[in-house]
Amino acid sequence: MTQQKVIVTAALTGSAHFPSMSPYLPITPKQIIEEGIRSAQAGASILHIHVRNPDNGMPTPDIDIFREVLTGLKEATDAVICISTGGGMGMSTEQRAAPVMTFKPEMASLNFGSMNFSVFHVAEKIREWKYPWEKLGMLASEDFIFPNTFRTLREFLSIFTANETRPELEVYDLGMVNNIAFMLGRGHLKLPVHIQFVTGTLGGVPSTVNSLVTLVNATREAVGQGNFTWSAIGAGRQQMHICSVALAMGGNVRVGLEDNLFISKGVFAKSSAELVGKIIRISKELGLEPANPDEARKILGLKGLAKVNY
Ligand code: KMH
Ligand code: ZN
Repeated sequence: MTQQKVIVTAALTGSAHFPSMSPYLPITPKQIIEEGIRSAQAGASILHIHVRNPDNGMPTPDIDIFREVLTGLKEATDAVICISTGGGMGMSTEQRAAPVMTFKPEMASLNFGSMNFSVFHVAEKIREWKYPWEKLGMLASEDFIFPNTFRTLREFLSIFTANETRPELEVYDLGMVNNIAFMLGRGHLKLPVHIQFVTGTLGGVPSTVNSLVTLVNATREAVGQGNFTWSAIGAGRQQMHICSVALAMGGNVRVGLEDNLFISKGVFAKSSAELVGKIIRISKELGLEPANPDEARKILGLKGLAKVNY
């Protein structure tokens, strides 16, 4: 049965978009905090967090910058924080795991398999580069393998368990569903699991209805209907289409500037909050109300804000 409450996640800045791609991508801790507050006010119950070097917009694993953002958000909103352990290109697994060990968040992402992850094809569209590192970084992604080996998954999962952090399993391809079933079988993961299906990245499944339906059905077969909650991301211009399909299928949704920079064709979204507002309007038309943070905590079985370490 379709649930009546939908969890909307706002992904505020990410690491796959570059400062030269949009003037509205938040860079500094202050900008990321403000974007988080605006998105929560617009109805997002989860905020997915990456941080950037405030001097040049480069994604960074810097723990002090994470701390500044997390404490700033906690002062202003009770939204659930989901820290990225995907990090950014070139970060080590230790750097990616460190925020979970340090801050013990309620949730963090866990990318469930290695894959090509590239944005080099976007470089030809950029007319003016804001920072010197950007063009090289973007082009270098042609050769980037996003490393999430079984050993990494096992080690990450034991860190998540030790810190009572709920993993959000990022699934970009059918084989990753199989990886979840394998890790469940080995006892590294416990039911129910929470999955984020990602379409539209270069290296993962395309943003089609068939992709999402196939991933969800494969998970029902491999993990068991009723053994998982899920959400969907449509990276790029198909964000609202994939999220609308997810809503119709009874799933939850993630929007935000990490995944899509445009509110409509050729028009920049000025804030992730605009994208949150748009998907909530669509949800309401479908009879779905946004879950507030405490409702999201209940649906996802989270430990609560009192148990985080920031
Ligand atoms: N960048 C997204 C496509 C992560 O941060 O761990 C998926 C993501 C991964 O958000
Ligand atoms: Zn992310």
